[in-house]
Amino acid sequence: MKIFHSDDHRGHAGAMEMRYDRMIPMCESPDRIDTILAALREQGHRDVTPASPHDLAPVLRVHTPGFVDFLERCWPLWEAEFGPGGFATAYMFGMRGMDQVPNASVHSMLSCYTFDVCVPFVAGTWKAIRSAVDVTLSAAAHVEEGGEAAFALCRPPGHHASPDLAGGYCYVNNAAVAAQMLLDRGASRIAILDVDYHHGNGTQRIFYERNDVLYASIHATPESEYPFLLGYAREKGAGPGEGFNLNLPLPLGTRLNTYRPALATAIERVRAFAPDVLVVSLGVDSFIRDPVGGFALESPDYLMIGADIAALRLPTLFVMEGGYAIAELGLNTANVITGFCNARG
Ligand code: SP5
Ligand code: ZN
Repeated sequence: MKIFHSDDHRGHAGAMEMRYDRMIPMCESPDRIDTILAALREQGHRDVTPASPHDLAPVLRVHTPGFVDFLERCWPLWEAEFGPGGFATAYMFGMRGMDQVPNASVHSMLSCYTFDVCVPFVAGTWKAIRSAVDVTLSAAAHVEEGGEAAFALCRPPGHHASPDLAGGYCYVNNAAVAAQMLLDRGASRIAILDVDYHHGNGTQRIFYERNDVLYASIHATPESEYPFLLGYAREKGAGPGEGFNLNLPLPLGTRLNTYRPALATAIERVRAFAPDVLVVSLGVDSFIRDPVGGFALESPDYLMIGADIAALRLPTLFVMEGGYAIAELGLNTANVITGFCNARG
């Protein structure tokens, strides 16, 4: 399988994140990409292509201009106030009874355009966001041109980002931007299968009222896991999109024997939808020793997940989302790709 990649993610690094009542080094770090690339190579996936540059037009099909402008200007505005070093983050949020429209202050922008304390901005953040879009759109173009499958090995991830909100390590929703670009280039239907441990609240929101994009997600139940306020089974889509959103929440501690039937349900829904392209939001934070997740999948299980997805026989675009157990992240991610390739033959 062709792997698409860029080194421009590297400057998005060095910030801390709040884990309930503690500050810890950010789990979503540049070495994630290094370890995945090394494991892919080890398993024989050596066809790595540098991403080609894209302009922002496809991003603006999914996100609002004010939000995209904020993503670009946030760090320079913060640096003008506090100097170099450190990182920009929200101090409060524009909640009920408050303005939802920012003024000229970077703090008001952070309050209106981010929804949690897990989306820090440093000097290299905007370049990294752009690189993730370039990687994803380059891989999408390969699939569109008949390439059967491609892996967009990008960071930062995207599935928590909605049209005008960043959160959960996500700034631009890479998978959604790719899905929309494929539609704009002539596809009729795109399915997004989200196997990240967390619910992709951003992707769900972007396509919730549409029937040209099916969103199917297997994730930890929001009753006990982030993002807490979205991802229930009762959320089925609205208006023309009713029936085109499938949430399959699972309890903490889930192992493959529970995970696989849910995956089969999602896969059956994708098959019935008959999309032109399948986009997989690929997170492996469902791993038993993931520091962010709370499922109990084991490394060989990811071979099975890849094989199950391959059985759909659809043109497939894998887009990297979460996965933070740095010691096994490469192995687990590469196992999905190997499982897929072996099943496709
Ligand atoms: C893309 C992605 O995977 N984003 C995840 C963002 C999660 N941030 C909130 C983490 C909540 C802490 N859960 C700790 C569970 C410890 N087992
Ligand atoms: Zn996740």
